[in-house]
Amino acid sequence: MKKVNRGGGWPAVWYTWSKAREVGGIVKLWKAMRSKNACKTCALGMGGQDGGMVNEAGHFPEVCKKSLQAMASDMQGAIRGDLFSTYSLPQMQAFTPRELEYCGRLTAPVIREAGSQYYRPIGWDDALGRIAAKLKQLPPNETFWYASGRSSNEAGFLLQLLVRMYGTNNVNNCSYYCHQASGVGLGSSVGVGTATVTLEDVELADLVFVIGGNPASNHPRLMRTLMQVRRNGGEVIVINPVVETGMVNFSVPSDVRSLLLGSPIASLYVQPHIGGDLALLAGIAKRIEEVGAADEQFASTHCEGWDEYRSFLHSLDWNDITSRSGVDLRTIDEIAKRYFAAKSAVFSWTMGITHHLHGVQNVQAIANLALLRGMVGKPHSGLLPIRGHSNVQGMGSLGVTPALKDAVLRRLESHFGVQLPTEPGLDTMACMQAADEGRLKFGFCLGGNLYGSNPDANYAREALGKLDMLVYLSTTLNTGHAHGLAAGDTMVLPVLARDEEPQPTTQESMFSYIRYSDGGPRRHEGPRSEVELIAEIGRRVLGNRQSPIDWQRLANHGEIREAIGAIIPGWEEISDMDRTKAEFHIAGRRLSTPTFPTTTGKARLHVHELPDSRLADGELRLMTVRSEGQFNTVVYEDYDLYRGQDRRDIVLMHPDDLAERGLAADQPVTIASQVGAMRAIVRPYAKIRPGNVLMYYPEANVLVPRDVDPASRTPAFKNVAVTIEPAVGTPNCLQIAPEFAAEGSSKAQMRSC
Ligand SMILES: Nc1nc2c(c(=O)[nH]1)N[C@H]1C(S)=C(S)[C@@H](COP(=O)(O)OP(=O)(O)OC[C@H]3O[C@@H](n4cnc5c(=O)[nH]c(N)nc54)[C@H](O)[C@@H]3O)O[C@H]1N2
Ligand SMILES: Nc1nc2c(c(=O)[nH]1)N[C@H]1C(S)=C(S)[C@@H](COP(=O)(O)OP(=O)(O)OC[C@H]3O[C@@H](n4cnc5c(=O)[nH]c(N)nc54)[C@H](O)[C@@H]3O)O[C@H]1N2
Ligand SMILES: [Mo]
Repeated sequence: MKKVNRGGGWPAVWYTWSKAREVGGIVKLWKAMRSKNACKTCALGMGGQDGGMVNEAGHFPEVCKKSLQAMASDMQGAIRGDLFSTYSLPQMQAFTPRELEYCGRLTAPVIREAGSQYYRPIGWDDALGRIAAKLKQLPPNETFWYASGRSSNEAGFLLQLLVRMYGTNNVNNCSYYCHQASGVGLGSSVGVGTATVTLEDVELADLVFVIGGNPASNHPRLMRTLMQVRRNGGEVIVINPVVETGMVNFSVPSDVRSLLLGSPIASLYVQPHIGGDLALLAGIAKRIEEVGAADEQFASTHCEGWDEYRSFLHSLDWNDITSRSGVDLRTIDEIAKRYFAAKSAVFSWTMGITHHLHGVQNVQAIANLALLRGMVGKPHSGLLPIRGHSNVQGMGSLGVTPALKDAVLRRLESHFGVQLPTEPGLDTMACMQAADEGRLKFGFCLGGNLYGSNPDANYAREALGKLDMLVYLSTTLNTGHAHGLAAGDTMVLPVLARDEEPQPTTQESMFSYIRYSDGGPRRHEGPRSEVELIAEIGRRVLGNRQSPIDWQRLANHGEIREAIGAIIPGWEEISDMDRTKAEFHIAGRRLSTPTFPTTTGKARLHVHELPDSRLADGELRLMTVRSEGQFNTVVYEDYDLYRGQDRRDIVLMHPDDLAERGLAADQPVTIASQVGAMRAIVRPYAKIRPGNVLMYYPEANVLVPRDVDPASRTPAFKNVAVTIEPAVGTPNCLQIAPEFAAEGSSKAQMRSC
């Protein structure tokens, strides 16, 4: 297994060629990548009307492995018709996420009925008829609706409208397992739930903090921006228990100097313990205040809670801060010095911050630190949650959420002349609990992998298993289709990818920039447009009631955009987008003056109790993270280039922890938590902070407890107490036959054990 000593670079360029070979040539891949559609992977907002591979600041070419993988995945051949009759569900459950992905594109609806061990084909009309009949029979509050962040604004808006017209608010999106803590934390601190900066602000900042994230692997195109910050003489401070290769040095493939020589990214790399951020952030703030570097004028004029916050900082004990964070005083002082020296600063963060039982507090602590020096509400400074899915932010903006803002609810009602339910809906974990308790009977998943993204995988399987009907709208197979089976009908309905849509769609980036995607020719007969399917369900279920909504008309994306423009504040320009094609920033999100969109016009400083992070004797703290070769529950390659690992069933551990337990490299072990146990092999990994261990999501989800942060309802995917013991016995292994690899997929990747 080759290990690289910096991110990006030639391996990324080489990868482009190998992917091109798989999908039928560089010209074909180039055309697909350059089509006028927003990039399908992360929320950095590439593409759109600028053509693929152009970022929001107009820079070209911006390409990353992930976007190639996602594109190549959609360019795969169709799943073989006999796959579902060849393999029973227990067999499919043994397949790895990667094997399922490489079976190819879903092109025909399939159903698994009660008691059957197999999926079988079903006609569209039959499938939609069954869904409509079930929905008509059930009380609306016995249904739930989940969306991932891949679908368009148009599909998201229509879905929530359908759900509310039908009569429930049980609609939510993957953000409850992702950046919900950012939305809640930011809203409670500065009054907006999204980034307060644009991409250019980040590039021009004196200092950028990257906390709890690995953008070198997960948002590679942000690396050009970070490279630029360093070239401008600025600083990048990375806070992460793991030294991530690409965050130290990254070779931006589209920059010749960087490609050849690499670019330094972190100017300071700080390794706290998992969950130590709250103590660390408070410590930096305390130090800033101690040395008289706080902007008291700003804090007292533009913030509420300054006196309490200052007393809180005074009350903190340094020993407590250093022991809980795992960071020594000298390092904290060094961070404070660099922060103090910067005239502008952007604070960015990802899942290392939100995937905790105190995720919202983490985000508030970041906002506190920024406000303490007046670093929000001015150019080149502010707060940046680095979003995951390419349109997850749009899903939130357009109300694919269990609660709507009052103004949006009123405008929805008056625009359509309807009355919508006001009883609060259920968030994602609440839906799983309600399903487990038998209070929900029907589930609908617009993309994603609800089973695979859930903590406590065994519980998720059981909870979904109690539903009468579960419907998936998907592009490719994933573990959810094999494990997430209802007691009654489970249906998988194939949909078109964004760049195959017959009508244009839109997406919102993490900088609140609305991209306009042209769509394009379909690659397969069979899959249908998401909007068309949602509208069809609306027509079948509500059409014959006295519905003032013409569902057929709303299958027209232009009609949906008009409604969005009239209803969602800041989105007015979308109504006219078919004519103008002008992409735009949502009004009111960037904060360039210190007037905050809160009821008082001021920001709020929050005080927190530092969490008790003690472990029992012998326990270690586990984070479940992504490798370089995956996008969430979709695994493209088993190897993790940046961490130099050739397989996924591993637990990375500091050599000292290994030695202490008398474990040897590659020894099979059993990892156990409060909710589950699994087998893996242990690998020494000197770049992780001792006492902390790393495993890959989604395989390790059997270990993650279901407890959630009370404020954001997000599980602690990054903070699981585990024990690690030598394993006994031999593991089972079942493989899919290589001939089931789809045309245009990585056939060589099919065999896994
Ligand atoms: N290639 C690729 N790109 C992706 C995705 C993907 O799966 N693959 N997923 C997309 C999605 S939906 C999302 S949300 C983002 C996720 O992007 P990230 O948040 O970068 O992804 P994770 O792998 O979850 O890892 C988080 C990082 O947090 C660190 N960490 C863990 N615990 C802590 C902690 O307690 N404190 C601190 N400070 N750091 C900690 C880990 O060491 C790791 O480097 O990426 C998006 N982009
Ligand atoms: N242990 C652990 N668990 C986690 C995390 C973690 O770090 N650790 N991360 C969490 C995070 S941040 C997130 S966002 C969630 C991810 O949760 P989800 O968003 O639910 O899961 P994905 O794996 O992104 O979904 C992938 C599937 O989406 C479908 N798909 C792809 N493109 C399209 C499309 O255009 N339309 C439709 N309809 N379907 C499409 C494909 O069938 C593919 O298999 O997982 C969470 N779970
Ligand atoms: Mo995410």
